[in-house]
Formats: sequence, C-alpha cells, structure tokens
Amino acid sequence: MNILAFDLGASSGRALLGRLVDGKLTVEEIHRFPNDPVQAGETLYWDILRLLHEIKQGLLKAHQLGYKPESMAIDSWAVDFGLVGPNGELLGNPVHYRDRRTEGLMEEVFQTVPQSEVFGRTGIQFLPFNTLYQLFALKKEASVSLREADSFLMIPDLLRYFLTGERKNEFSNATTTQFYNPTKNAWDNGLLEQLGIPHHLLKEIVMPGTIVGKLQPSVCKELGIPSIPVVAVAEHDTGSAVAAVPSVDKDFAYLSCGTWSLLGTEVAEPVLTEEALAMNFTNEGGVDGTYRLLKNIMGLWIVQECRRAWEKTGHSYKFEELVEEANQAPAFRSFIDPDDPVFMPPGDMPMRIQDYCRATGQPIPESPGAIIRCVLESLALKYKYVLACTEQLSGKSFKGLHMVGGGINNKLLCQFTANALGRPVWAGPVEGSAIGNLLVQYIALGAIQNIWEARSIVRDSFPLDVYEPEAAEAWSAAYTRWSNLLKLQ
Ligand code: LFR
Repeated sequence: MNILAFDLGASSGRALLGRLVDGKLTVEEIHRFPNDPVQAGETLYWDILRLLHEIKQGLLKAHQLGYKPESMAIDSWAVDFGLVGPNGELLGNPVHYRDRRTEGLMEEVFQTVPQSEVFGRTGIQFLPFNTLYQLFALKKEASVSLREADSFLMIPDLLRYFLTGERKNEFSNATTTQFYNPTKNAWDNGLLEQLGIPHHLLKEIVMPGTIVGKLQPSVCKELGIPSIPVVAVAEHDTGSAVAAVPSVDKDFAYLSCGTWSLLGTEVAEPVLTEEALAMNFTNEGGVDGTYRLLKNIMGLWIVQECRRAWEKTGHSYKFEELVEEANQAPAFRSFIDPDDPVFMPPGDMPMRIQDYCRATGQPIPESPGAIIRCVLESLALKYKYVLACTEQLSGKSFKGLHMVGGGINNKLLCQFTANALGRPVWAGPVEGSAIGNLLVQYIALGAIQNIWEARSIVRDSFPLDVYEPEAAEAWSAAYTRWSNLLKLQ
C-alpha cells in the first residue's frame, strides 16, 4: 500500500513515499524543498503559501511517478499557527517562532497567572515562543486578525485545511500551545480567559490516526489527480519522530536530533511535579494517548546558524567539511551552555560563541573547526545532563539512547554523545519524523495494529548504527568542568 508523508522542518521540507509490503516498510524521497523564513519589516514569517505549493508539487510528482498514493499526512514543527477569518480566508501570514515579538512576555503572563499554575494546568515547558505568549502578544497589540478570527489552526492544521476545507486541531500539536489541559483532556479556556485571549477560535481536537477529510475538488482539479484521504497523524514532528523509535523496551530514552535536540522518554501520564517544573521539562502529547516527557535543547540550530554566518562572509562550508574540521580540532578547550538564550534568535552565531567563551574566561575558539567542536562537545555534555534529569523525573533507567532524525548524519555528534553518556547510542532511522508520519497513517488505514507493531516494523526495515562509548575518563572530567561552568550541582 503506497502512501505519502510530508515532513516540514525548520530549514527544509520533504515528501516521502512509503510502501508497506509483507511487514517491511520502504521509503523513497520524491520531493525536497527549502523552507526559508522571510523577514518583512520587523517581523520574521514562514512562507506558508510556498509550503502549500511544494506539498502540491509532491502530490503531483507521486502521481507522475505512477505511485497512486492511498492517503497523505503532514507533520511540522510545533507552536506556530495561522488565523482564519469567518469567510475562510487566511488573516495574515504565520509568524516564525524565532521572531522577537514574544520577548519578555512570559514574565508578563506570570503576573496574571503564576508560572506554577501555568505548568500545573498544561504540563508544558517554558519557552518564550510558546503559542500562549504569541497569542498574548497579539492581544497586547490589539491585533485586528485576532479580533476578526474565526479559527486558530496550527501549521499542519492550516495546510490540511487548504487541502480539505476541514478546520480541526490535531492533538499532539495542540498540547504544545501551553493552553491545552492534559488533566481535563481539553483546551484550557479558563487560562486564556484570565489573559483576555479569545478561545472561540479553538476547534475540535482530533487524535493522531484520524482520517480528517479528503483532497477537495478544487485541489484535485488543479493537479489533475484523484481525491485521497488526508490523515491527521502526530502532526508535531517530534511526536512523529518518537513514534518511529525502534525500541523493543517499553521504557526507552530518545533524542530526536535536527534543528532542535529533543531528549526524553515516553510516559503514560504527564509528570506535573514541582521537580519537573524546576527542571523545565515538558509533557507533549503523542500517539495512543502517550506523553513525551522531554526537554528542548538548542541543537544543531547553532551549527546551522554558524554556517549561515560564514556563508554571508563568502565562506561556504558543507556540513561534512565543518564536522571533519571539528574532528581535527583540539578536544575540550572551551564549552558553552547551548541553551543560553543568546543562541536562540537568528544571527551571528560564531561571534556569540566567542563572546560567551570570553565572558566565561575560557580560550576563544577562532577557526570554524574549533567553534564547531566547542558546540558539538557542549551538546553531548548537555545530553548527559538532560538524560540524568529524565531518569530522575521518570524513575526509569536507560541502558542507552536512541537517536533519530537528520542530526544522526553527524557521526561525530553521535560518537561524542555515546562518550559523554558512557552508554551506547543506537542511531536510526534518519527520516524519523516522516517514517512516524507514515506509520500512523498505516494505523489509521488499518494496515498496522498499533504503535508497538509499528516500531517492530521500523526495526525490521531500517538499519541501526551502534556507537559504543570511548574515552570515558576524559569525558567524565569534561563533564565536571562543563557542569561547574553552568553552575549545576
Ligand atoms: C522540532 C520542534 C520542537 C519544538 C520546536 C518549535 O522541530 O517541533 O519539538 O519545540 O520545533 O516548534
């Protein structure tokens, strides 16, 4: 059975054709496209209509290649949204979560609803760009779009709406807004009311694995293709990636590694304790009513932005070149906290890393190789810390770490991670989110029974690379230095 997954990442999107034959899944990338944000005036936007165009191109290519997909689904990054008006029109272009409009707004929200209450009601970590603060920003500026809006649709909801005409909010993404209440299993209208944010725009929530509609006649006519069902999968890419983790153990730790690094475990119930709040962990909804207890780590965004900064000055490096130079650079010279807020917005990342090292009295990395080495070592050390927090909060212990996502192409990072953890890393599959997207479609279509059968199919279909830990003592000493730098006890 051929089906189609669209996986939209913060820097690129792709369409993967999946084929399930005798319990084995094969995938073929049939379309890949850039996802370049656009700065217009003071605001950083997503180019949403271009993304819709590229999705249509993917559909067209699948048909031109003769695949006749039987369903499709979209997953993307979380938290961002578009507002749709009473006549079905898009009110304004969706804003990028890295836009600066939410700066300082978390603290302002806490003056009305205390931070511990927000966490107790939603279980979501505090990130300045959460949808809650984005809507609060709109309310503060008396936004006309917010006033006129009839529907709040997150990025995949919105694209699905353009394709099917149906307006529904998908569960995994809804939970990331920080106004979904996992105890009540419903939107937390009361929380929005306290902040003066309208909630009549929120739509019915559909669970991952629901067929929500089908391609509407105008789309089929435009592309000259037959209509197919459009499925709501775990439309949050991290939810899809974790669905594709090929674990045998029910208790497993994962690192979904791309622009962001998302590290944690799957739990049956959200962990809403004071300790979880203090560690700023999150509980995001997943497949089959599960939650992901995890923490966002800044991830390869820092490397992507370094590369972009060097490109601007006329020095284009391939990722592999940078990783190779990092491999050659001296070990353990200087470290950063990848999650320091200075690294969040787009901009001159090499300079920010150097400033960080200067301000903390460390040697200043000069060459690209030295800078990237500093970032990759610091990420691996942060993973060790966050894995320990995950064990503490969940009461579980993990023999090793599953890594999925494009970041596992960076073999040096995988090896550093195994070294820092002193435990094996099992890396694969690379296309975690797209594969999770396909699997949940197969569940919706009745071709796979449940998520555990899906995970065994991943195990049988894709190779795993195993990284055994090395240089235990040197990494353990580095961890002590790094945690002193961050003043962790
Ligand atoms: C990863 C991701 C993270 C989310 C961030 C922003 O692609 O979806 O899970 O925190 O992007 O939406």
